[in-house]
Amino acid sequence: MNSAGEISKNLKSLIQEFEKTLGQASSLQELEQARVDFLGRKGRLAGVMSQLPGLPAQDKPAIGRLSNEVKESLNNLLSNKISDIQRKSQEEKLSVFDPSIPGRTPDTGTIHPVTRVTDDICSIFVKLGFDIVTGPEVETDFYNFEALNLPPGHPARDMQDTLYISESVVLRTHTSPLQVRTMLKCRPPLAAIAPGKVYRRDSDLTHTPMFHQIEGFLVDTNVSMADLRGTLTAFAHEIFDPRVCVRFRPSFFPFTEPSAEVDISCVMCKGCGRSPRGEPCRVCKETGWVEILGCGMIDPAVFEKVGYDPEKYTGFAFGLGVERVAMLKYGIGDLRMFFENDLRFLNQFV
Ligand code: 2U9
Repeated sequence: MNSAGEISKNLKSLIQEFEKTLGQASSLQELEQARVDFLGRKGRLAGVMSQLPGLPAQDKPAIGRLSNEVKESLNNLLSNKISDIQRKSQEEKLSVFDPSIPGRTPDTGTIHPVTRVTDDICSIFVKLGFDIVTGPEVETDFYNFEALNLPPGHPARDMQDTLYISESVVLRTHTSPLQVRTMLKCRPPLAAIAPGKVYRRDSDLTHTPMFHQIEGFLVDTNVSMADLRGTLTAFAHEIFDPRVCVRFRPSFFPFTEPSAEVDISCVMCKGCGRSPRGEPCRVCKETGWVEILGCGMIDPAVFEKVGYDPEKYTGFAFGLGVERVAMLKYGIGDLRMFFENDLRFLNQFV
């Protein structure tokens, strides 16, 4: 029969022996064997513990405590060694280069529909001989209103819900100031288009405080309404479809006289006002027509403001909302889609 002293010595030496065994193990199977040998039901620790009942009663508590501590140490040593082996095998796997693994495909961007339609419209007019002009989004009252035949207090100023920076400085409500700047800088003959962001104090389902416009103008001697009609009809056929019908409806703008709004036959129902199933067309509200832009012959009062002789020169101008054209061209029903940056929407425009 072993004494308490001997049992305690045997228990402690189990730790060193276990460390030695683990030091020689290099696989998880070997570790499992070591666990069974030392910590198993018939293992070395259980063997030493089986001598506990034969000890004098006063020695039992201390040896019991010691054996628990030894058990805990063995378990700690074992789990540290398991982690070591797992980490090493992971590192080995990672260090092997496998050229057959498919590469990660980076996300690629797409052109925003507003940018795409802007580019398409600009390239149509560039082919017709127009230049592209750009300029500031913060404008003075003169360029945004006064030079466009909209003096202070003019009732037509109410047509624009303006965002003011100060009494005489505004966020441009249209890109017309660019035409004014171009006319002041250059002499006719002139033909240019002005794309860009514009701002209005307006926000609901069909209006956003910022949207994109393209305006254009042409000034020369003998420019007529026929030139305006020919240019804009060619544009409508190019941007939508050569088969669309185009009509000019009389309208009013302070900077053009006469003025007109241009409609095309509805892109959805092809002008018949009803869907193929006979339901009322939601895009044209059964009229068969959709408005795409406004236009007119530049008012002589505007020529006076920029120092052109209205007796010598005539010209036409037009303006359109890019989001509106994009909605019609791509069948987009909700204006908010352009501003939400939802990739499910944007990725459809490759
Ligand atoms: C100068 C002279 C004339 C620009 C024009 C329109 C008609 C027009 C609207 C279309 C939809 C604005 O985006 S929208 O709300 N624009 O209908 N714009 S004529 O006429 C000019 C511009 C500059 C010096």
